[in-house]
Amino acid sequence: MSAIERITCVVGDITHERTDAIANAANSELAGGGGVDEAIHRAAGPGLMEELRRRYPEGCPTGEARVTSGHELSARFVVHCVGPRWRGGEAGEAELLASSYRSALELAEDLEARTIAFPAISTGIYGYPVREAARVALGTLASELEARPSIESVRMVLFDEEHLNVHVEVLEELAG
Ligand code: AR6
Repeated sequence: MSAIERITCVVGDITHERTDAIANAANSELAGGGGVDEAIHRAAGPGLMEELRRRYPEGCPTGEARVTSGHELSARFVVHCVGPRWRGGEAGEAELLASSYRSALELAEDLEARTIAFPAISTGIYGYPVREAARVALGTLASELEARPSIESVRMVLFDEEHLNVHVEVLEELAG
């Protein structure tokens, strides 16, 4: 199957995903917050924060990712990705966003995760325009999957229909 065919976009709540790993849209303190981060912490239980504090007291730089177990989630692992805040587009946002997806897939491969689900990192509280973010996210995932055959499928889990439609359009553009 081609890399693009291994990407599926769906509407849903990522905390319900049964993939081997789910990605979180975290902050560089790995301190929890609002949005999907809050939903993941609530569903995973307090062990998630305890593990983050113990293993990563220094947090995680923007554009990188760190792994914990999934605790009470169905997913075995949570890959905490730190995307950039949108600052108008000229502050290296695209490279940092691409780098957070790339880091997550590198970690997923190391963990021997065959399936992973992502939220649309940076498109909520961090204000990244959704179409621009979708181009970076899906373009990066497609090229990374090409190089990582052990990852069988990636699910982009969007929170609403509007975000889903944008991602489906961008995926069609990429498929040519
Ligand atoms: N499942 C899937 N997607 C979701 C869910 C969910 N349960 N909840 C929200 N989204 P955001 P960011 C979507 O704000 O922009 C936190 O405080 C949401 O609609 O969660 O990267 C962190 O601690 C949006 O499209 O993350 C950081 O401080 C997408 O997830 C900061 O927010 C990402 O929105 C990170 O901001």
